[in-house]
Amino acid sequence: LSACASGQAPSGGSSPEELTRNGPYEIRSYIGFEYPAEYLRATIYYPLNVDRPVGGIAISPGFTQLQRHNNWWGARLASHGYAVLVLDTNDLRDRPEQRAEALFAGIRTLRQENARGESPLYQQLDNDRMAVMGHSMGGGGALLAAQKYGDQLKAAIPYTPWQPDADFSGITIPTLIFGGEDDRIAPVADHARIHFDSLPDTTEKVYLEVAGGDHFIANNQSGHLHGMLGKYALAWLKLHLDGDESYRDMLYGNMPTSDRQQFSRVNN
Ligand code: 9J3
Repeated sequence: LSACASGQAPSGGSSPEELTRNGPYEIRSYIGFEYPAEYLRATIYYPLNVDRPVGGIAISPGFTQLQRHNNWWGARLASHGYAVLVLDTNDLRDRPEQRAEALFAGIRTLRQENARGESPLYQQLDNDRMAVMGHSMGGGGALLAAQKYGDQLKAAIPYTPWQPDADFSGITIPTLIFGGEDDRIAPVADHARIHFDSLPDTTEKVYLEVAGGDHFIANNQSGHLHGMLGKYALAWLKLHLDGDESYRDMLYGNMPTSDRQQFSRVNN
């Protein structure tokens, strides 16, 4: 029985509609843990009173951008039961390769926080349930990290990624790519869609392109799209980080008409 066909949440799960908003958990955030050499600083968002352990996610901004351009994801994902590290790069102009290292260092930070007795995350995390996300050069970084550190990651969600001449045929972890049809900074025909096509067919992959969308569809400023993007990102995490098969239909089944008017989907 498909839990989503009726629009009802599976027991313990969230309905598609619930995934478009902040989730059931109250959240907190903190800073001031140990920052490694690979990134400048970060904020960790986490849920209260959640069934432990939870999965962890690291998020990188794009070229010249900061936490505040991306941190709606931290609050949104944490409210649905994830620990989320939103980072600032060492240099605003760091390349995707450096952002990949920053992202994986963020994953190491989450694991360290899970082991540090004074941390709010002490014994809250499943060290094996980790994902990377990022915008533009940070999305290129997420793809590079997925390729290089895939044995220690469970999923990747680059949004409007930027990485010229990319070949991601080495990625084996499930990868969801968001693109914007009218992105003039990282045109999908040279970036997001090419990245998607380079992923092996044996890798679980979905490409969602926002009709008329620009380079900033998934950043803080695009509040009108947060509901839909959050829903599909959360379904991806619930399926591939938490292993909850009840979300598969939301990703691969027929999309609701209202979503199809704003989004086109390609998948394998
Ligand atoms: O991270 C980004 O937004 C990449 C944009 C870009 O065109 O960088 C060129 C140097």
